[in-house]
Amino acid sequence: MASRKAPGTSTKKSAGPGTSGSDSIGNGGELHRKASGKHPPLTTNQGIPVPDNQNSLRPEPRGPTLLEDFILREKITHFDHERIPERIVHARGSAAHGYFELTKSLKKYTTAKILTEVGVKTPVFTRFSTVAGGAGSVDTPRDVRGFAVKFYTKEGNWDLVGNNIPVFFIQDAMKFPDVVHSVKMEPDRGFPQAGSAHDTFWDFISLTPEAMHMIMWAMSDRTIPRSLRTIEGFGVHSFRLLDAKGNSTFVKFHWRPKLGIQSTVWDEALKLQAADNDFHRRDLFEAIQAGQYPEWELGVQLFTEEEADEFDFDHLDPTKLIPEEVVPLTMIGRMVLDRWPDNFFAETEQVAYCPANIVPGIDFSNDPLLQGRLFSYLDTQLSRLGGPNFHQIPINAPKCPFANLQRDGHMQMNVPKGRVNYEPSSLQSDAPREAKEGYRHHATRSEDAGKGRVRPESFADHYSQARLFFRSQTSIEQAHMASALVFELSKVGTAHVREAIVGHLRHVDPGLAKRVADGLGMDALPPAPPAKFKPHDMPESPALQIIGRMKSTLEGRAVGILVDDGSDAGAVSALKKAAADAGAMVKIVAPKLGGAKLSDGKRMPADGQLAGTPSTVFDAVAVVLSEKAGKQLAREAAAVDFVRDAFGHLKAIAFDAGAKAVLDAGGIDPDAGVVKASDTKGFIKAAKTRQWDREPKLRLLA
Ligand code: HDE
Repeated sequence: MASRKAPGTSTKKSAGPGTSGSDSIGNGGELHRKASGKHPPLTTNQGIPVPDNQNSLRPEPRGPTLLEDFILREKITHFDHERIPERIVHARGSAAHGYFELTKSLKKYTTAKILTEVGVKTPVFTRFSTVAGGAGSVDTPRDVRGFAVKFYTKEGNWDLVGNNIPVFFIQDAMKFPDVVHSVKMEPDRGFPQAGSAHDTFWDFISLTPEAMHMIMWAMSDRTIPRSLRTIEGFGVHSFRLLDAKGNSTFVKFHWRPKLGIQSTVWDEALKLQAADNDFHRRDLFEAIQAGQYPEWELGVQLFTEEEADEFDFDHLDPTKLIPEEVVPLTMIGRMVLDRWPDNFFAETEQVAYCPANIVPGIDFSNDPLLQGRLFSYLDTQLSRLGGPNFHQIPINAPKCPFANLQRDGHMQMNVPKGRVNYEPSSLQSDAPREAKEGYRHHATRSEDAGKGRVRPESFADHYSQARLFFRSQTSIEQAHMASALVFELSKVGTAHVREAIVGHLRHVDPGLAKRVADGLGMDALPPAPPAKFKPHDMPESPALQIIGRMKSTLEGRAVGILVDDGSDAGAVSALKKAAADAGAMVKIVAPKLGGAKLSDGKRMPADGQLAGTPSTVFDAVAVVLSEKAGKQLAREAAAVDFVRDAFGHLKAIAFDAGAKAVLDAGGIDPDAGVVKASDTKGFIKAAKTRQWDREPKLRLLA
């Protein structure tokens, strides 16, 4: 028996049981060990050195594995428990470390140090997420994005747990499990993943008119962002700022991306789901690695209770926003994300945000959604992170001193000293006692209306702000919204649900209702449901647009240059330089990863292979080819799709004579955004924006 050996293994004698046998695997365990440095010895979690990490313990070389093998058991047991329950919502996320720096003090309104100490840099950890999909889902479905910031302030952790949309689907926390159940994959069939285009979601929405404003946002290009670096963030609810005397001012928080807000077009978002599941995560990672640190400004809307009483909506209703034209934004600081986490699980996965984490000088409002959130997050984290001590995990622990008398529980990491674990006490000189200056709640006016499960009458207008949002958009954005509604509702199998939604749209904007009804092939407009509160027109708010506010810039964007053997080296390097000088990240794409030998005889390595690097991952593309390569690539679907999709996604294209054959094969009718490769200036100008005029010629928008 001893002579038996697996084919291809070493003829060297097997080491005996219990001996160090790293070479007994016989298949070159050392082959890939290029990294050299100070390698600490491998140990078990108990610190016991492990001399053989390849073989389990056996009584004889071909015998059974012994239960005694504590090294194997520890390793497998740990592995078996490597996954924790994912977040019920916002499961898929990407995060980064950075800092917040206050540029304008709010000391007139608050005592919070984070909002009064100008120039101080407070560490932050910021996580962006989609809402509906599981942790392993893709980055670019049509979905709201979470925008959660943990500020590690001197006075404790403050979490601003927001979204990239300033309003929400529902007015009361009581409805949250319902809206989430409806949007997640349907329970009997287990699909669709990460998308709202299905019956249960739209069924719920059709019976929840308060959602109509949020629906307008969700069907806009806000939910198909180009990058996490180009989304806005909103605290959504009104909060309070409190001064030293306890006087209160209401505040809404807004994050504004330095690169401006930018989105994709729907066909591009769909194709990105195939091109790169991790499109946003990779984009954030690459930007930070390249030193192009994403940055946002923090703005606030400040208003008094008396001013709030004058609004023609209730600011405590989270389905309402306060137009900037009514209460302007004051910019007070900036957030820079400059460090990718060291470990995805330890940080991005284990971070626990909670709207109830607040610092002295900031307080909650009575928004019923916020009130419910104050309970939910800690509760869900108890099970997600396995017990009550998750605040001790490094990413969650405050960076200021903290002490209390909470003790024990699963995964207690600290070893408290002394006899005293209660308060008041007199036995121990260093036992924590009540702080002299601590968190104070605002003394709210009590309403004498009596207890009840009530929805305020002031929350009853469900359509006016939906109308405000739709009417404030550019015509291109309105067309995108109509098309998005047609797309989503076309995936709804139940006719009465589709009809009910179109009925609601009649209250929002009759023209929109008609476009969607036409797009769905309805013969007649379904009836509008009764509305308790007739919608009214509010002055349009251009601040709600994307296109009108996009920055014409290449900074932080990506340009792809497709080359092959024989491409004009001069043209490639001129384009590369021009794009890089304009702030873009430039990537070379070639049919082979080894790159291409350009006209100067030098090999230019590729950053991406053509079939796996479609133009969807770039903001603008250039195609520089020899006549010969052009003819060849005109018969290569990946090359033809490269230009056709770039054109269809309204991107600038630079091309030379050799590349013309590929453009022709893609049926591209050149317009102002399709320029000669030699015209680098013209290319950069066109690349800084999208060719919106092109869209109606390409696509039958609803
Ligand atoms: Fe959340 N939400 N939410 N939410 N939420 C969670 O907490 C909840 C709401 C938001 O990157 C959960 O730890 C209720 C609004 C973000 O880890 C959970 C209600 C806004 C994140 C929860 C809301 C948000 C969450 C799931 C209605 C924008 C991800 C896992 C009353 C202002 C944070 C977890 C991260 C996560 C509950 C509504 C934003 C279940 C009950 C409104 C960005 O506790």
